[in-house]
Amino acid sequence: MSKSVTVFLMILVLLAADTFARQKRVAQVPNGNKFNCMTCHTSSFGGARNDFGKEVETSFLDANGDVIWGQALAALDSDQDTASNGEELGDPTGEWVQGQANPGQADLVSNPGDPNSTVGVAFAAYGVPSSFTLQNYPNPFNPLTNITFTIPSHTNVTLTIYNSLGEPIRELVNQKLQPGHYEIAWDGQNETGELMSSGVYLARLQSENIQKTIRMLLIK
Ligand SMILES: [Ca+2]
Repeated sequence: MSKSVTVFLMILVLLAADTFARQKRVAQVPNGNKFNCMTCHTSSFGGARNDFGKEVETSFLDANGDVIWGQALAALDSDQDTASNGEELGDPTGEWVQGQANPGQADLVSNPGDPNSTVGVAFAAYGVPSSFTLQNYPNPFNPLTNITFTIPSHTNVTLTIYNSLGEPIRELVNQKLQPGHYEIAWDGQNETGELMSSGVYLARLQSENIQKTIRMLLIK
């Protein structure tokens, strides 16, 4: 076998091992699967680790590089959003072991590495959401905030920003949407492009049969 072929095969083996390790690693925490890269990373394509991923990387890998899921890691609150890693992943006491069925309730699982995810909200990395949700980050914000929402069924949706007097100032979405996860930025401007002053604003998500409202604080 020529040297170049050998090197090529070695690279293939390394790539295969890396891919395998990554899929395997995310499957080593409760409710993790290969689609949930954002359990540990800041993007769905991997790359930089979020706070949970960093915690795992520095303190909870065994000699094989496998995640040590258990009481200790479950009890920590890596993203400091007041919900423990275990609460976020559906296994508050860290009892789940690989090979067992996923613990807890899938639609209550949130992201242990994202302080803006909330226990009780479907994990935004994959799949058709089971409910309508509406959140924004950062909050308070300046100059813009990202509004994230989920739609469980094919439906007409409006997402409108109101000022504190309840007057509509900006329509961000008005269309029929497929079930899924959406994110749209609001730049603090009204419909005519005027920058709004500091204060409380409301974002209201409305569909045929549901309405959700969140408060957002613009601080200059
Ligand atoms: Ca947390």
